[in-house]
Amino acid sequence: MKKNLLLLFFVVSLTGCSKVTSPEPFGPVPSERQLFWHEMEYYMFVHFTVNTFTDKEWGYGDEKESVFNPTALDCRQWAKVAKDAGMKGIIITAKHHDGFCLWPSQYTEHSVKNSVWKDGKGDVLRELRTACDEYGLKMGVYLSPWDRNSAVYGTPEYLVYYRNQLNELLTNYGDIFEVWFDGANGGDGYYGGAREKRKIDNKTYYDWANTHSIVRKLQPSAVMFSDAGPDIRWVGNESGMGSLTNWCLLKKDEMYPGGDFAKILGEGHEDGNYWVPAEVDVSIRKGWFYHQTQDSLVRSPENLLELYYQSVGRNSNLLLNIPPDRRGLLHENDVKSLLALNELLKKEFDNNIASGKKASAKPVRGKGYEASNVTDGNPETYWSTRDDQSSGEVIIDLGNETEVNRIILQEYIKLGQRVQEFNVSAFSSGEWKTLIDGTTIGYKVIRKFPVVSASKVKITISKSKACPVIANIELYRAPGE
Ligand code: FUL
Repeated sequence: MKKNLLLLFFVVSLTGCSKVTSPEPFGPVPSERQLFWHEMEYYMFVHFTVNTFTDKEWGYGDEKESVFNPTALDCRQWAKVAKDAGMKGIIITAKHHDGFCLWPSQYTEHSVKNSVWKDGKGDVLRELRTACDEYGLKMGVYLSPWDRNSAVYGTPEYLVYYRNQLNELLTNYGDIFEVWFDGANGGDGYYGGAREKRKIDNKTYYDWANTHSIVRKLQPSAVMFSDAGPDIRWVGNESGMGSLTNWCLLKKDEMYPGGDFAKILGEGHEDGNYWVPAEVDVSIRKGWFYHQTQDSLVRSPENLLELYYQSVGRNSNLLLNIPPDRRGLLHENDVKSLLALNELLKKEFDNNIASGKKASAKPVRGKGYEASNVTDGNPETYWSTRDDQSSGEVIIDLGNETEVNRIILQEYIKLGQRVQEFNVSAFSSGEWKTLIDGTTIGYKVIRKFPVVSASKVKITISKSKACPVIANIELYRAPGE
């Protein structure tokens, strides 16, 4: 009997009692749709409308429908290029500020249906949907709230019009992954012939809450972008510059699209009460729309690689604009740069030196939360400490001295964004050398440092809002110094 009791005690202490519980979420956490969006990382923006044919950036709204006349429009070319470039989706300007609709909206005459393209029978959105499906890409829509064509812009009636159009886009074109609400409003426009300046109050006019609920109802998986979310925020500049310190958190209730928040949007709010991560939107050319004069001014692959580090490498997604030309095709120069970027990216991240390497950590929460989780390639496992510990370190043992110059770090964001300060050091020629001092991590951080021959790499989390939860660490030796 005594023996049996002893045995029972032994079994219980080995199993039940040693069970380590997982950390509780800390602060705001991403929704399912936001988690999915984080994993998209890199996708294409397509600016295309009458401006392509009038050589403008902002159409006044009085452009004749007949000016829209691409001679060889082929959305399959856009999709093939996006796919070959490693992008995961395409967001198109279904309607830009000029009010011209790339689909035959039943609520306006100002659309492709009155253009000469395909005798008015064409529908760019439909063609893009088919092309995205063929190439396995997600599709998103930009529907400019500012409409310089509409006679009713500035009145409550315009909201009915705007929402009707949103309804069409979100009902007739399959699954939409992102809806892009721009914040621009320059005031003057054609407005059905009035040719005047119309001022609206950005804070109140659009009644965003009711527009948002249409998107939630019709496309529950779609994220909504604007200066202030609700799901994804603008990064605060159009030069492709994500912020080194970048919280996925935002006090969005204090903000609205078109407000003066550019400075805040880069870093977000460390104490924000909503999960609203940043998206970096930037063009491969100077303009958002195609202009022949910019054919020689396309960003080089090396420049695009820098954009990638400044966006995806800084806990943001990269929405890279490639404007179709007057044929309705992505221009050869743009395609060349974009595909060359993909080749560069493949070389940058060719071989993850940390993969499967032995890792140790101090402290460790317990069984199931060991350091080996950061090198196992499984995004669902992570290293963590006890709840009362908010710092710690992981050492990845590379065995022999090995050259490295890039690191990728990822938090397990399902439990919130926590890390406030970290540093990376290398054990090289018998001593520890600091490679990087950093602040936030979030979904993903990619950092460069000069080539070092390291036998071990140490990642120290020196300050965290709660126990660190690190899901992934990768190391690379990218070409060059
Ligand atoms: C801005 C717009 O005014 C530009 O034309 C462009 O569409 C850019 C992405 O957003 O606010």
